[in-house]
Parts: sequence; C-alpha cells; structure tokens
Amino acid sequence: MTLIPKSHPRAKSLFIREKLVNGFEKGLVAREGLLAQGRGEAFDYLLGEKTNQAAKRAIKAAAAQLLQAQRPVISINGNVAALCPKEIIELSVHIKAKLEVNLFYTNEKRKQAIIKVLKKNGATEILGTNPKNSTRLQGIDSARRIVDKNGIFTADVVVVPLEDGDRTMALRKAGKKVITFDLNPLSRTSQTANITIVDNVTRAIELLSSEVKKLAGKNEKNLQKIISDFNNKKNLTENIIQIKKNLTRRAKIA
Ligand code: PTJ
Repeated sequence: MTLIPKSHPRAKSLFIREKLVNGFEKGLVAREGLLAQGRGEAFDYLLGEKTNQAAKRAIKAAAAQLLQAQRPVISINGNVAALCPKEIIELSVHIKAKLEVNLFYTNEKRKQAIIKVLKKNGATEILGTNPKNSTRLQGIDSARRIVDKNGIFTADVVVVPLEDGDRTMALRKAGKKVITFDLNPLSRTSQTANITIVDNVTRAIELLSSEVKKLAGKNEKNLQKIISDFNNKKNLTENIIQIKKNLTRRAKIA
C-alpha cells in the first residue's frame, strides 16, 4: 500500500486508484479493469473530479426510477466490488434490489472473491452464482449474456455500473430500464442507457442512496414526473459541454 499524503492536491483520486489496485491484488478486479479505471480517471479529470449539476439531475431521476421499480437488480462487476461494496449493498437495501454478479471477463475464482467481499459487507442473497438458475440474454456475445432467471432476466430496472457497450442495448431491447454510472458521456453505454450518471461511482453511489431516502415518501405521480422531466441525451450533452469548457479553461492557463 502506497502512502498518499492527505494534502496532495489529487489525494481523493489517488485513494480511489489505490482501492482499485488493492482490489486487483485481492483477485476481485480483472487486469482490464485497471485499464477501465484509467479511462475513467481521464474523464474524471476532464470533468473536474466533482459531481456536477447534470450528474445530480441524473441521480434524482435514477432514484425516482428505482423507487418505481417492481423488480430492480444491481449488476456487480469486479471494479464495483473493489471500489464501493458497502455502498452498493446499502443502496440495494434502500430500494429492495437484488444483487447479481455478472462479469465480462468471466472467471470462477474472481467471482468467488467478489461474492466473499459482498458477503463480508453484509449481502445476504447474491444472484448469478447458481448455474441451475442461469439463462441467456439475447443480443450479446460476451459472458455477460449469462444471467440469473430470478435476477437480471426478469428485472424491470437494472443498474449497470461501469459497463462495456453491448449489454445496455440488449437490456433495452429486452424491455428493461437501464441506469448506469459512467464517467465517459460518449460511451455506447452512456448513450444507450435510460439514465446515465456521469460521475465517479465512488462519489455518486452515496448521493443516490440519499436521494432515494429523500424521495421515498413521494407518490407515484410525483416520481413519474421526475422521470419524464429527465432527458438523458440533453444531460449527456451538458457533460460534453462541461468537458469542452474545462479544456478551454486549462488551455488558457497553459
Ligand atoms: O469485472 P468485469 O469482468 O465484469 O469487467 C469490468 C470492466 C469494467 C473491466 C468491463 O466492464 C469493461 O471493460 O468496461 P469498459 O468497456 O472499460 O467500460 C468501463 C466504463 O466505465 C468506461 O467508460 C470508463 O470511463 C468508466 N469508468 C471507469 N471507472 C469509473 C467509470 N465510471 C464511473 N466511475 C468509475 N470509477
């Protein structure tokens, strides 16, 4: 473990990186997960490493969507298990969502390590672990096509943090609402999800739980209005404009 001085101007980002590297060393994260983190860091840097207004709006819409869901499921991959296992489980408790381990770079040993971490952090039921309950989601070639009959397959709303491109489209085609956390507003997942939270999952996940608690008392009509007032394309464009502004500002300083 590297010692990161708290006074370092980018200490928070370096702590996130450290969590991911620790997760890799514990066998939770795929090697490719380190590359995904690098890509995320680049976008986080360009976005100013903070939760912007567009992300806050997406978080509110996601909270409303999750409170309306009948069968919500949170999909867990290696990066998420390393970065925020406790916070993901807390969210699942607030919205009564099932947790399903679903890996792109499938590997039984890694899956078991992820399950262990989730259990250590309080998860009681974890789907995606019993081959007898598995089935295929149409329209994907990767290992992500194998899903749990009682989980993602029958879910109405699926949360897919840090996702690769194909599955979001397949989930949409299967009639599901998709919520993602993705720092890259240009990614296929960002562009095809119903609600894209363009923020670091480590910052946004707790904000989402807080928003769920805030909106929990709202009636169906109010929740529906929050969802229909939200425009994902417009929100993504705002993030792209934000990146452009930050780049221009930095170019002027240089
Ligand atoms: O554990 P597995 O096998 O399921 O694999 C997980 C990874 C993440 C390796 C896999 O899904 C993958 O390769 O994803 P991609 O295609 O690299 O996409 C990940 C997206 O998440 C990219 O657009 C990144 O910018 C973004 N990202 C990376 N870190 C974060 C992030 N978004 C939010 N918060 C982060 N911390």
